[in-house]
Amino acid sequence: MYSTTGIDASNFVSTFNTSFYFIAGISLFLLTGLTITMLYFVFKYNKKKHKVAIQNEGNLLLEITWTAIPVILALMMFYYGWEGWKPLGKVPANAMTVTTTARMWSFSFRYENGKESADLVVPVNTPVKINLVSLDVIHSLFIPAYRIKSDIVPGREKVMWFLPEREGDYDLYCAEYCGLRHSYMKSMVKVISKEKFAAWLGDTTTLAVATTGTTPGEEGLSIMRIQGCLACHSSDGTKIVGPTYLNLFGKQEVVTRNGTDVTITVDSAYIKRSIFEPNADIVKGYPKGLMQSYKGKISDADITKIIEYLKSLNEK
Ligand code: HEC
Ligand SMILES: [Cu+2]
Repeated sequence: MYSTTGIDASNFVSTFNTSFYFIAGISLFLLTGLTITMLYFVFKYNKKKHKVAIQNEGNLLLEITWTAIPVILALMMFYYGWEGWKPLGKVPANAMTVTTTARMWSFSFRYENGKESADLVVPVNTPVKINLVSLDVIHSLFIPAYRIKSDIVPGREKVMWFLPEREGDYDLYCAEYCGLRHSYMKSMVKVISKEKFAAWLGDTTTLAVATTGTTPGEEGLSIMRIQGCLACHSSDGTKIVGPTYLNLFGKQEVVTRNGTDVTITVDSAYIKRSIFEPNADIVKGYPKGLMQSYKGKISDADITKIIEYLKSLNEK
């Protein structure tokens, strides 16, 4: 099984910290030891005091010592690393399974009952097994506070697991450079009580979990992270594949409709049509046929949440 201290963020923290501090400690000791010895020799054996160099023809005891001590230290480093690494591959049988799908440039998490989330919401003190799936390139799931990281390789089945020991929010990043907006590939681990989790998992209408209070449009953003809209649309004014969401709502723009240019105002009806029939109105300057229809994948209620998010992006 797994060991738990009940005070760290996850079950892997203590073993990883031990090996980290052990190696860092040895490094620091060697650095200071060597530096002090070197300075001492520079001072003691300088040319003014020692005009003629002394030659030493070997010293068996010294040679054995400086071979044996580093070997022992290296083996100890190996031991602590090995002890920390071993449990990573031993997924507990009672672990709850979540499948993460990584794509350029968002993570989404799917639970056994079909619920999807843009953040990894988990109950405290329950082992969690994560199936790692990539839809495009190599990504890497990294949860620094938990001391775990794993590459997500397209076409390969991989898993990782952890035991969250403390409630709270923890960063979750992509740690493999995966293209232009790699640095935007960021989610949260949200650890909540078992009761709260059961309620959240059973409720298919709420996506985001308010551990620190929801902001307007947060659910809409979650939906878009799950659906992968952010591969083509930015929220900060950058043009990627499609137009940016920044200041989009209420904007006047020219679109091509049945071959003729018309000026429209971006309102709720237009946004809904853009998502369900992306090729009806093509924004001028953008190619046709890139965006697929999300009919059947996104509900009307979700569209309302997306619109709420888009409105929140308008600069005053
Ligand atoms: C493969 C890239 C791609 C993906 C994924 C994508 N879009 Fe688009 N989207 C585009 C392109 C290109 C345009 C501009 C051409 C057009 O109007 O169809 C566009 C246009 C839009 C527009 C109209 C923008 C404007 O300036 O009038 C909206 C709104 C929109 N998309 C929302 C979404 C949402 C919501 C999702 C996810 C559910 C999504 N898109 C996923 C490429 C994409
Ligand atoms: Cu990535």
